[in-house]
Amino acid sequence: MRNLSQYQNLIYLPNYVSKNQKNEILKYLSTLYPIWEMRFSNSNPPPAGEPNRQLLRPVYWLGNWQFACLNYYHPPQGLQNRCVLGEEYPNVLARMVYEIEQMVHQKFSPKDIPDRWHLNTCLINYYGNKNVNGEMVDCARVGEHKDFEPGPVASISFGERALFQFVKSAGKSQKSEVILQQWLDDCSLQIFGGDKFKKQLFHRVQRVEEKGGVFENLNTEDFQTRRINFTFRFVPDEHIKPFRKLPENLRADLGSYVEALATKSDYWRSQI
Ligand SMILES: O=C(O)CCC(=O)C(=O)O
Repeated sequence: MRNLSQYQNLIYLPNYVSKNQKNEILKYLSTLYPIWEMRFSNSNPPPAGEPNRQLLRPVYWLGNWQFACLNYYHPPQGLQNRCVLGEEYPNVLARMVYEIEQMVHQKFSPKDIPDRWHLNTCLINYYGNKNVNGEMVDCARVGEHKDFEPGPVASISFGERALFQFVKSAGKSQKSEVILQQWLDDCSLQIFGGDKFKKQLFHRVQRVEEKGGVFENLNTEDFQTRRINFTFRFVPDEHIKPFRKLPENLRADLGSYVEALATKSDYWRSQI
């Protein structure tokens, strides 16, 4: 198996983020209060026979918030009422995103970059151990999936390294085939795009090393974080709505999340 850096439409830079930038980003993260979301809601109930479930990790979104119970942005059918206008990037991230966008335009073929593509959406994933009835349970992984936002996706990692894999899915009953994998290191940047990596293959985080490094001051409730990942994506601006423009039933579904966010964030307070 080759490693990611030898492929087209894939970039891996192990020491992309400087120490100063990392410190600035961690300082910013200490001001955020990530939340635990449920996958489903009253308007979007789980499939018959399945219980609702909490996501494996706390999350925070910048730019726009794709609440799990709204089913995430999923063209061509799932465009409306999936993306709720969120907080702007802090300067340190805005500058980094600008540089990454330039890099994409230099290194990727124009056919793999949609019109008006810019990385206006950021998911912050916290990976680590969850307190389940007093026992710390490792849930530092993400199952195989695709990111349906159009165009290249960029990912920045901090903390313990993660085993990131592109896989050919074999359905639920069989093991997926690993096509290529890369350990994502502290301060690394990964960018992937094009049909093969966005449309054909799935990707997953198989595990995160546990060498004792744990982040402090992250405001993650009942959770010990040892890795943080930012994925930057593109959602066309016309598909991003302020919270108050959502239909009433969806506002009701999101009410408890937005109220929790509003207790800690001026931006979210201004949205209700
Ligand atoms: O944590 C990572 O490296 C990848 C996260 C991911 O796959 C996603 O946010 O869609």
